[in-house]
Amino acid sequence: VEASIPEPQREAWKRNQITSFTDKDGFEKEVVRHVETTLARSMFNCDEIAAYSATSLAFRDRLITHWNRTQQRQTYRDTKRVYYLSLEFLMGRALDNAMLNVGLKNVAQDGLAELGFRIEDVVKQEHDAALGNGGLGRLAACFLDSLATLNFPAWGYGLRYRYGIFKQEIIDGYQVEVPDYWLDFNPWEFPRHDVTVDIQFFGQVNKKTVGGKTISVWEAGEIVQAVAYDVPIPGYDTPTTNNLRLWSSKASGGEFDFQKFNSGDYESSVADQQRAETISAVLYPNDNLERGKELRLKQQYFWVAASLYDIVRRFKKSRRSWNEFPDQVAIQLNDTHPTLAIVELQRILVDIEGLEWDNAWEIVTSTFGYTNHTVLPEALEKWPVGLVQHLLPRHLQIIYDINLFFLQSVEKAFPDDRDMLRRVSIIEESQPKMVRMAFLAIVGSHKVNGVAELHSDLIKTTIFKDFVEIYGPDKFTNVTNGITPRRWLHQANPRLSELIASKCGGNDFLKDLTLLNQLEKHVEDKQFRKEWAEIKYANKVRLAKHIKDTTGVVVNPASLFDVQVKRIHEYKRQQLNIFGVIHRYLSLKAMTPDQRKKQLPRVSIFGGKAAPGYWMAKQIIHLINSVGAVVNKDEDIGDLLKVIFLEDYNVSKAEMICPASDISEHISTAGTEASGTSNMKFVLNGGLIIGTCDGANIEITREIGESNIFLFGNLSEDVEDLRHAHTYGSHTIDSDLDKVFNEIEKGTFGTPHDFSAMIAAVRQHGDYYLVSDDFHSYIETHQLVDEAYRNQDEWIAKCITSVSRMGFFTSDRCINEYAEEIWNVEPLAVDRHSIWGP
Ligand code: CGF
Repeated sequence: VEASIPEPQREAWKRNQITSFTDKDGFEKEVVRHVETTLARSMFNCDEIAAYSATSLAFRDRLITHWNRTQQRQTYRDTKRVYYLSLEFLMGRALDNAMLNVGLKNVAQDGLAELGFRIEDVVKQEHDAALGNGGLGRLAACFLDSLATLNFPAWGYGLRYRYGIFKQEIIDGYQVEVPDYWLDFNPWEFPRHDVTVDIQFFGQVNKKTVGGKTISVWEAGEIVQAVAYDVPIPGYDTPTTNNLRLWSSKASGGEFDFQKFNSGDYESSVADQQRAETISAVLYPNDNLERGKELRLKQQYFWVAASLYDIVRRFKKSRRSWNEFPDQVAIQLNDTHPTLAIVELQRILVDIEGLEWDNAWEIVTSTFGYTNHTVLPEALEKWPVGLVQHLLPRHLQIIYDINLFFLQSVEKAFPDDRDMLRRVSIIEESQPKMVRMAFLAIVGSHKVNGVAELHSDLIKTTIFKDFVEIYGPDKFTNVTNGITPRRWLHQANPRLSELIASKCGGNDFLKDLTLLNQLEKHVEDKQFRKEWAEIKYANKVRLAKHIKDTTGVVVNPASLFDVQVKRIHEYKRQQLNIFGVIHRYLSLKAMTPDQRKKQLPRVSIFGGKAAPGYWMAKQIIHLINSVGAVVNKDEDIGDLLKVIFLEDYNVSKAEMICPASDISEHISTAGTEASGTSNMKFVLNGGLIIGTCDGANIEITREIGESNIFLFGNLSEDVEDLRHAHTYGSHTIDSDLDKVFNEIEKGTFGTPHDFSAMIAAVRQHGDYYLVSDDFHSYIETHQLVDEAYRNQDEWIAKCITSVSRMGFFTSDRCINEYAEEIWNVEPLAVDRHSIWGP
């Protein structure tokens, strides 16, 4: 590499190598330079936003030198890379994370103070990068952090939505959606106007004979340009800085139709441009729900086609043979959203590169891995055949061929099971016919994984059962989700992180989370417990202030903070929680003042967005707010119960809420929550959890011990029978729950009609989510929580013990498992100073 550059030039480049700041003075110089030259401001008009921008630019410059070095090093060593394809990356804020990961937050804090700013205020200026709905997108963000921290050569590929997840406002107790335009000024992205790909849509497929061989040629009906935007991803305590490449859509070949413009037809002159830009305009705001919309399919193809073009272009530079492709490239499909990548790679290899079908298919299936995140039927993607045919005619042909060869092999292996062919066909013979994306993903990948043990078992015994028979069990595996302790402890809870470091021999636990186990020997240490409790209290004071500022409600930080923050969904059962809150309220009301005095004060805190089209979820939000409106001003009750709905839950709010929770709720109907990851965040921040035997709750229990978690409710193996009994047998509602319903129907919390569907879902429509079946044990278990909380000393001991046993839930462990079991890639450390090392 080096030899290709003439000696004198090489020397000139090396002589002028950029040096990054390492101390306060260097940092201040960079900030002032950016304020004055990049932002064209001065000390006289540098407000907090300008200070944020300049600080970010100073850190971005630093990251970019490392980013360059990382990329050059990987190219030079020509190692295998991982490509993580995710339609969502819920990154949150970048500045705080960058400062901590490069280890210079103190330097920035001192520098900013000298320049007249408080670092907390500066950090708060940043708009969350909210390019995701919930757990799936945040998992992708945690994985990027771990990939870089562990020095894996890896790229993320996603879409650069102009509007991320909507901003939620609560008006008169109802959710109102407001667009989230977040790109006003984003110092963390690099537009790469030189990295563009033309993406085709529509058109037709023609057969042509070239050199005696008949090939399929796809003539496009529309071409849209993909433009790359790169976001540097710094690892913690390593120079490795990986890349997240987000694609933005643009009209191909010119800005707008000049002829139409000149003839005065202004509106249609920009129509093509607008149509092209619409592709990357908005994130679909659904979590665990798929609606077959053409624009969504367009987004998916646009993104995977651009990404694959990029990956193939990079591979071709190494001049290796195609059979080496899987030795150089591992592509992970985050859910079925990128499944078209399988078809696109087959198309590139067969139609463009001229490989034989079987050879190409071998390469394709060795390259891809697929992660499933849900068993919920409404979330499993299916596309109408007619829509795929119209938008991607050549891809539909390839899908049919993949299916044909697959079904032929199934028929051969299972000659006596004719129905098997119908069950596993990638094409569902319904009206209209549908392409089953999960089946395509399984057939086109060498490994399929679920995201927690229970979930991975469930997919093998339910939705993918036939495929386990066809391929054998080894193709299916489990990688239990994890979270990055850098963001979810060190950044979100700096004081607790510091206290832990003081007992665990420094900050190494942030890179090896199993070192937390050293805390356990300090559980009995009174002083340590006291400091632990003080930190929790301070975090609660901070949240109480936020509650006061945003809702006007004053809450007492000495109360038990009971938190449920996540997307609003019937399967996550916020309705169970609010029914439980009403039950508590009624019990308190029925008490004498003396009895009340003995009760433990509680604040029930909710937060989360409902998909705009999910009516029932929006009714749940409305009920929570309606209950809050009554309870919070009830003088009989005072501090004994407060009900809060926090508006616009997002990553940066989660960073404030998780450290402030005493107990958090993870109460999905057993078997419905694939993993959950906020359960891990809450425990890692020294809170206990109440939960069902679902998703990762089960493994959390295994790790921290049954005495440190409050489990309740029916088990997943009983769910089907219970549902069946509701529908075909007699269904009696829990008597306490019935009282709650009666109170709602009396109008205590506003117009009863508003909530009648929610009640009918339980009473009349089969109670699909088993709210009534679990109500009694839920209430009883909350009583146990109250009792346990009264003994603060033991409570704190439980919290410390739990944290000490959370090492398993780091996303670093996940990434190492993926790397070994699925990707077969090795880390590649980057030298801080030279890319040319061994
Ligand atoms: O993925 C989820 C989340 N809602 O985004 N699924 N999807 N789709 C699951 O429901 C969670 O249980 C899981 O933790 C998350 C990440 O795997």
